[in-house]
Amino acid sequence: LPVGERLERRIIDGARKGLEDDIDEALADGTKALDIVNTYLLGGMKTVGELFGSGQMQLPFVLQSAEVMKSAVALLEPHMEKVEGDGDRSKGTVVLATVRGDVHDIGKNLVDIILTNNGYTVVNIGIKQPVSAMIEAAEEHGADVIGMSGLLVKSTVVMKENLAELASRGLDQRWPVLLGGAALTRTYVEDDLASAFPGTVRYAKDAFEGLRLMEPLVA
Ligand code: B1M
Repeated sequence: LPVGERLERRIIDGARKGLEDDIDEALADGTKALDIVNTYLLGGMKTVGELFGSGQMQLPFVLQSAEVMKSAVALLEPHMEKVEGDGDRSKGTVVLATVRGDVHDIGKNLVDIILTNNGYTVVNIGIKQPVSAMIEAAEEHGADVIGMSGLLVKSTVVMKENLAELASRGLDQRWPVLLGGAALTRTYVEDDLASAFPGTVRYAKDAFEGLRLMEPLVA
């Protein structure tokens, strides 16, 4: 198999052994680190999601795939392009969290990498975070934006509750909120959530849209 397809297969099979060699080979072929992530690794994860969703793959194997995905991203991270910063000055600070009740963090951590590599300061507070923890971190670090990730359908409801809590605490104008994760849709965020939230809330389909949205949000 060509190396890209082998990498995709590794994610699906949860096969960690020899991962370094395949990554080195793909990079030596001239494939950019981010293209490896977006094409092969995410392609593999998509298949894992489909197999799991249709009952053809059991949870422990999904976990193994996720571990290989994380290792692959960690190996690729040093090879990703970084935008030269304006001296030491950060373009802005974002608090990033996976919402309460949700453990999925691969997407959130990719967003962290992409934003960090592009000059933003990311305060990544982890998974299963209540909105109170996001608020605390945002206050402590003088954040410009709060970013929430969630992959479960349940998490879309939690996000709605989080926005309601920000509003009820009078904090809706303090931080614009960026939302992402596979269970969300643009319509849900831009119509349902935005209409009920007095502040600014934006939807990012992927990490790059998240990056593009940051500039107007920190302005
Ligand atoms: Co779970 N899981 N999982 N899972 N898992 C999904 C989400 C699911 C769709 C699979 C399926 O059924 N087909 C399904 C949810 C169904 C639903 O809610 N209706 C599901 C389920 C059911 C579960 C459990 C409940 C299973 C169980 O226990 N019975 C359980 C949940 C536990 C919990 O959270 N309380 C569970 C557990 C797990 C593992 C631990 C095994 C593992 C996660 C490991 C980890 O993250 N550390 C796992 C995995 C790997 C998946 C799938 C297969 C892959 C997710 C992933 O990493 N994708 C997933 C299937 C799917 O998503 N279709 C699935 C790659 C990642 C890069 O994509 O996170 O979407 P994503 O991020 C994207 C964009 O969404 C965006 O940028 C990224 C790309 O650039 N983005 C943002 C994300 N966050 C953003 C934030 C932003 C901006 C953009 O700004 C703030």
